[in-house]
Amino acid sequence: MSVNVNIGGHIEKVNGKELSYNEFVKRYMEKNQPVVLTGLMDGWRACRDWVIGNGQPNLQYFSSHFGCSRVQVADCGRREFTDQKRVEMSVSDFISHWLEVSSKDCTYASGNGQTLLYLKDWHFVKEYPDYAPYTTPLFFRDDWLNIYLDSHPMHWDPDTYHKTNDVNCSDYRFVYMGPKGTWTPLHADVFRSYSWSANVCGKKKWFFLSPSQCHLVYDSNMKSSVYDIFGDVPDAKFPDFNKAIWLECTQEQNEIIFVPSGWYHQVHNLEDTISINHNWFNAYNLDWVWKLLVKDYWEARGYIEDIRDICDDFEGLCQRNLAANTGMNFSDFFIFISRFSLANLIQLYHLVRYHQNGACDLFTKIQHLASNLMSIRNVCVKMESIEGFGGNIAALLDIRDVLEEPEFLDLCMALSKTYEIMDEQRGQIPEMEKEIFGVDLEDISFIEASDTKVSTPKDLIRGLNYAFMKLNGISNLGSFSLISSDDI
Ligand SMILES: O=C(O)CCC(=O)C(=O)O
Repeated sequence: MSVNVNIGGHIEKVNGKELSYNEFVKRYMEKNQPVVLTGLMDGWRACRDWVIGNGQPNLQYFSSHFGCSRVQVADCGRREFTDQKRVEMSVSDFISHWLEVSSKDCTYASGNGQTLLYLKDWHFVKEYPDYAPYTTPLFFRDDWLNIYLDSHPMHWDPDTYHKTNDVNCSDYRFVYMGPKGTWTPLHADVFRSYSWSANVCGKKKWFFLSPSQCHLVYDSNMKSSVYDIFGDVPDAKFPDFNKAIWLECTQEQNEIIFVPSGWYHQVHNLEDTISINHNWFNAYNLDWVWKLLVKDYWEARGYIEDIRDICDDFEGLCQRNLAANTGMNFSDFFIFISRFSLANLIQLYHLVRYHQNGACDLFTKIQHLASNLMSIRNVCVKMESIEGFGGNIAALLDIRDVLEEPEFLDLCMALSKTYEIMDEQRGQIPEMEKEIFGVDLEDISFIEASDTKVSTPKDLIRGLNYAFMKLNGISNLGSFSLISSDDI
């Protein structure tokens, strides 16, 4: 291990069965702190089918049940730009290679000529929707990214869009599997999302760097970051690397690690390991996604600044490059938050109405939805000040059209179902309340009364203000406020 990696502490381990959702939010999600959670994988089919008695992966099972699947496999010994070189192969070929490597006990460090292959980013749930290998723990359910992608493509390009475009409309629910010695280079997660990673079998060593220290792993131009913290990290290129203080963690079988937004991490499989891994974002880290888009936008723009004068649609090109590099551009993100605003508003309005009529206490749920909307509004306020958002984005959404889209109804149903399941798991939903969930599009007549075209963050803010004013008019819950400390 490199002497330059200063370990300053370990990641806390907590029994997930003794942690309430609110505690998880307060201690980890809101504070953006990592944690390892135990006790949350009881009864998972993956833990039965994918593991044999001695804790080793059941490789034969994968070959015989999923052998024909085509998967992305990283060659852990070959760098390609900021990642490892990837190749596509069948699961059965991957497993054959694994068995061959295991018989020779290769490791990343030993470099004995064997190629170490690591199966990554396998969209297993998408490919086998009826297999149900696990249930997402309560703490990670409020997942806007995957809920959205189940019904909508993230990147909308009218020139290239096809309804069946798998890449666009995929998900961020993955299976990873690889022999001892496989590893993942230093990185922060896609969209600066949260992630969770559950060890079905095996053991992983994680090295974490807090966002406040991330500049230390960059070169002096803040252009490229260290690839392997245990590899060759030249002082001349990364002068501050030695100042970084890392947190370390050994994640055992049946433990789940929560990776907060913007934390750089490097991961090593200490044993033959299978893990399940989701990326996600919600009201608590939406701001991180926007900050990354702004940073990547300026970078994309910087690369083509010299052709600005000869470019017919410079801003359009910046946005296309941003989408290609980051996975979404400004308008994709804006459409995403606009749809989520509407879906949250529909639910909120429904609950407020129900609350008026019934005696049951829906205050916690109402608060959750209201704070979702407040967080969206806060991000919108930040978006307003961005130059690239100026007049170049034409009317993007007409609420009346959105309400007619079957995909939007699917989104509303999925969000409603998610909050229903979360409340059931939290034990906060008495039998009599269950009927209130669901989606009633009649409820949004108040939104339709306002201007239905949403093309800029200002429009969305105005729409949200209007909706909250209406809600205040019908609610006896005290006044809904959309003003947060960020605005003051
Ligand atoms: O398990 C791995 O190898 C990498 C996982 C990871 O980086 C993540 O969950 O963000």
